Amino acid sequence: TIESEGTILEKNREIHTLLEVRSIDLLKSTKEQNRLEHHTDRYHSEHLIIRRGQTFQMLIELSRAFNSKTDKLKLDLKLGNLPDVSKGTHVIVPLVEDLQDDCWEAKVVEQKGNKIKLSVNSPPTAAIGKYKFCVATSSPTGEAMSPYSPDNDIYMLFNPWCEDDSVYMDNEEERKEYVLNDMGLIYYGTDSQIGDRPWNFGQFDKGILPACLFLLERSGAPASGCGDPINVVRLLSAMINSPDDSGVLVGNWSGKYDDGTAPTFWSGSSDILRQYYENGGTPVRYGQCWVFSGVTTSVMRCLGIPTRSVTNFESAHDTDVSLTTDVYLDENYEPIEEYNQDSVWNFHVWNDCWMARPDLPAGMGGWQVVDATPQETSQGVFRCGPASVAAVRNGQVYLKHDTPFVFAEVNSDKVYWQRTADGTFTPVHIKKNAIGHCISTKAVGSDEREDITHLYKHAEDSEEERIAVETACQYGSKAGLYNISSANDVTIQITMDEEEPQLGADAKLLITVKNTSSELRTFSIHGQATVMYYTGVYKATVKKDQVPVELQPNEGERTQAIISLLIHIGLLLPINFEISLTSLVVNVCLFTSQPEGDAVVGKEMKATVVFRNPLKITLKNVKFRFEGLGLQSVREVSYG
Ligand SMILES: *[C@@H]1O[C@H](CO)[C@@H](O)[C@H](O)[C@H]1NC(C)=O
Ligand SMILES: *[C@@H]1O[C@H](CO)[C@@H](O)[C@H](O)[C@H]1NC(C)=O
Ligand SMILES: CC(=O)N[C@H]1CO[C@H](CO)[C@@H](O)[C@@H]1O
Repeated sequence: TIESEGTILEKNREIHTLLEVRSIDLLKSTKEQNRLEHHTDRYHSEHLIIRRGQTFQMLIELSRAFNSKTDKLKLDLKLGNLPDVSKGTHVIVPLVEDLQDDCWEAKVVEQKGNKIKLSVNSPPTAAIGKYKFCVATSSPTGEAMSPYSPDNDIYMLFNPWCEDDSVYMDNEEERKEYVLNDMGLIYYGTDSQIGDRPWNFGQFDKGILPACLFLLERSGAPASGCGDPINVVRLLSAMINSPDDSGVLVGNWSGKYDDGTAPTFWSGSSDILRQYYENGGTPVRYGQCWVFSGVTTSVMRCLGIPTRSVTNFESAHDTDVSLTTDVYLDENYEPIEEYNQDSVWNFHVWNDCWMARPDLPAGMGGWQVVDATPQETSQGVFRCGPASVAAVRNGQVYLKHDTPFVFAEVNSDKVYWQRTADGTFTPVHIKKNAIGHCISTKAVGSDEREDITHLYKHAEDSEEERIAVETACQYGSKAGLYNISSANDVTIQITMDEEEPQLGADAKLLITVKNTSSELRTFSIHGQATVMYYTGVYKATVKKDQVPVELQPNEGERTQAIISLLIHIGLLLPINFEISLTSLVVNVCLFTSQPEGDAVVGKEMKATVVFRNPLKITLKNVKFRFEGLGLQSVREVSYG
């Protein structure tokens, strides 16, 4: 066939005109394949949100048809303040014939007129964050570049669905719970009265993803480090508390919260993260451990790291890296308060984050403890973790990060030291089962409590557990402790004769003494009942008593109600109201809610909410806080 001269001219001109980008369509709406395939359709955001290590599509409209022989096209992505090709924060994505895993590449999958559809691949190690995006073209006539536009920003997240991502989790039900569930329960109280507190994680709420990325940016860490979840969770554990770095939440255990929100008053994380972000990074007042943990779960799930809130009961706080919880007594068995810095919290809440640990020996991957409550500094900063739960279980406290501290929280022995005549201390009693009970998290796919103590420690008194404790203590500041032979031949056990004491009721303690020697033993029991903050900090002594006891040889076990303790409501209330408001606030307000009529999308609906006060005291200055995920932001109602 003979082409007319005009057509040839037309073709030549076509090849020789500059190739430019007319428009970019990132196929980013929540109903598009990209958002559905990447499990990001629930984010309230207009932007393209994708997960690394997985292909996504885009449509590019050009000034003329694309000619793969003479034209070139590259995607250009920039992350952070100092994008750098060698650090992976300035990415130039070439067009290829066939996509391979593990690298940035794009392929033309469809061409129609001036439009091309691309399939783009990212490596499973890509840094997460907000990438600025543009397209560069070149043709024999010259080069062109589309402008960066905020509309085309691409949000890249971790990908627990991708086998090569180090946060990969192979069970879909678990991914649904630990990444996609935006509601949860946080446990609190004591090991014999475990309460649960509903928490709205709200990781998909409007503005939460930008707030989480703002946190990473504010940490000042280079964007190139944001591909490593070990690094990211460590950064965030520092940024979620306010000391050192003006992070999200100010901790306050004072009992007075007038110039902020009481820690017990929060019901979810989104309000906190939004406040922080909208005020340009001013720390939000106030939080305590469950708030720090709730916010941590939200931020991690939002970024794609499988995470859960975990509560430990009888949680020790080891201040001197001895890996023991030490109680110092004087010659008369009176506690020496100024030495007793270690404390045992009724409960403490932290987080488990799921990831591989290529930096540690094999077997240490999986759940990692991350704790954002500011307790002790780690390398000069208030942060904690990630510490491998497997390492904690085995007492391998030399494996980073902060494993000794976590080990002491769940598995330290409580060691009683007595002052001797020359002023030094000798261990007089070691209590092995005092610390770390009923470690709890919400079960996958239900509102049941799952006990995960076995993940953190071997069975109490098993040989493995003793080996773990003794291994750990070799690395502590009081190594050599377990060289003492325990010469105690009288054992003492204290039990409560009924349930946990209630506010306003008496509590009776049963003390069982047992001789294991062949001689007569006389001694006295010193009893002391003190009021503690739930953080284990001493507040006041309620009652002190001393009972002489004589144990005959051959006398077996003797159980006696020796001390009857009167925990008087008048004595306890002022203190308890200050400290454990948590249990009060939550337990007081058992409520039922009843919708009136049918719920119709887009129509207002009436509901009746009934609160009941189970206490025998009148509550004053009552405030209610209502929150509905995706329905309305927090609303406060003062009831008086
Ligand atoms: C705790 O809150 C009280 C009252 O709102 C305030 O006076 C105190 O300074 C706060 N403590 C900390 C550590 O922020
Ligand atoms: C404890 O015992 C071990 C082995 O029996 C010994 O090597 C170590 O020096 C002892 N430590 C102290 C502080 O006595
Ligand atoms: C229960 C118990 O261990 N009792 C001991 C008390 O002391 C006598 C002394 O002879 C022992 O024989 C018992 O075993």
